[in-house]
Amino acid sequence: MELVWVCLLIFASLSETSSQEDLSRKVFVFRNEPSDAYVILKALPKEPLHNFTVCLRSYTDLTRPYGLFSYATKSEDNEILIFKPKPGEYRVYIGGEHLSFKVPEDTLDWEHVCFGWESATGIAEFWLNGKPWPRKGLKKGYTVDAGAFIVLGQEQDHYGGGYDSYNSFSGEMTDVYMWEFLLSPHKMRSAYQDLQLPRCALGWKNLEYEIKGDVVVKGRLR
Ligand SMILES: *[C@@H]1O[C@H](CO)[C@@H](O)[C@H](O)[C@H]1NC(C)=O
Ligand SMILES: [Ca+2]
Repeated sequence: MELVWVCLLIFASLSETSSQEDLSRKVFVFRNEPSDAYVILKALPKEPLHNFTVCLRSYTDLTRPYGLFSYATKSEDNEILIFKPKPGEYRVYIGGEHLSFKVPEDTLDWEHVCFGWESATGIAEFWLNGKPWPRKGLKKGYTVDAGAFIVLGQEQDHYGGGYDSYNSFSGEMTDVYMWEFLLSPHKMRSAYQDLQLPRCALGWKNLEYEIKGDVVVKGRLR
């Protein structure tokens, strides 16, 4: 039997007033190219993280660099970052250091990524469309700071700002999740298939968010 993790205990809401929304079957459409828009996520870790997994799904025809998920702290803007510098490469950051993962170039289709890490070994897992890439390592023994500002669709160069519209995301994004542990391989595949996932405060089915600029919530096209 699988452990039922309740990260509601770990994640706290940024504001008492923001509401949670079930975004099942919906997407964020970042309409402009380039764009100054972004989405702030309001469920934040209350405690430093020794392990985590971030998953999301995106769809774009951009060939320039773009930021997907940016978790900045006061001392490190690239505390956790999922960035696509060009077709054929994903770059993931922890505590300012990064790893690159080579991926197929010519796939104009939805791409589902999961980025997981555990401090004890420094092992980083990168999953694309339900398939694990060869594991790499960075920042063994590091602790991810809790005081975060999390945005989708831009890359922060300082806490809560420093956006460059030429690193902005344009296109569609959905199924955004973050857990304070490394998902099992089984759950990594479940995330890709949009099946039952461990409950979490930062999740697509109970998302607390705030849209800044031109981002529209729409139904999925398929
Ligand atoms: C992080 O993961 C390691 C290895 O799986 C585990 O031993 C440890 O207890 C985890 N730490 C936390 C704070 O959950
Ligand atoms: Ca940055």
